[in-house]
Amino acid sequence: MEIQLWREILDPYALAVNELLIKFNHIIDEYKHVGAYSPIEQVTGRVKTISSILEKAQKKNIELDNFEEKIEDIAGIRILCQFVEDIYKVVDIIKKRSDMKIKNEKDYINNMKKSGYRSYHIIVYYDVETLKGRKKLQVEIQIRTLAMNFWATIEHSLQYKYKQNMPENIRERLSSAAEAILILDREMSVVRDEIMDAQNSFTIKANIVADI
Ligand code: 0O2
Repeated sequence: MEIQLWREILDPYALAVNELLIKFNHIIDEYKHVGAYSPIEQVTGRVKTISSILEKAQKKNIELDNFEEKIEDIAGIRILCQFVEDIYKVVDIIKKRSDMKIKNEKDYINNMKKSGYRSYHIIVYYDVETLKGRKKLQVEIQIRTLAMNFWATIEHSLQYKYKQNMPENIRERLSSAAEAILILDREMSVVRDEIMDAQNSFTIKANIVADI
């Protein structure tokens, strides 16, 4: 496929990612402006690279003429939360919106993957307006805690380094690190109310200082 054609296909996905970043960041701002705790700590996004799309298509035997339907994460949004409880709050927020329609969801938090991976995945349909008219796109939204993200980032790098041949001792280390992350998230949940109180009063104080 020519580079120009790739650009035509991928540009709307870049628009979707940019729009969604603005929208999720706006949610953070809305919480901040009323002095409330935001269940979203941080949001990032990316469009899959051409080489990564080709790699996935090959791995999953996907024909290039219908890859946009089959590869659901061409546009990806990652939402980071402080606590596990916040993840489900964010899921509710997404479900209530009229600009995102849920195609499917996977709860890898209550159903941890064999690798130790935990995260909540939602595939949504999202419309963008282009010069050629409205385009309905799929976007993968990954929602996870900061701790889950720490684990997933390290594991992803090691997966990339070793491909299919990750040494058994590294796999075991990752597995016990995943267990430690699970415990860390649970411990943090116990003190969640305390932390939220502290952050709320800090935000309110900071706002008062900023107003002066
Ligand atoms: P990248 O490089 O992250 O963009 P599959 O991809 O075959 O495992 P499926 O059904 O396509 O499965 O989607 P799934 O399981 O929801 O996973 C999609 C994405 O979730 C992956 O994207 C990863 O980002 C993340 N993910 C899933 N499992 C793991 C895991 O064990 N470790 C880590 N670190 N991340 C995981 P891609 O396509 O791998 O690409």
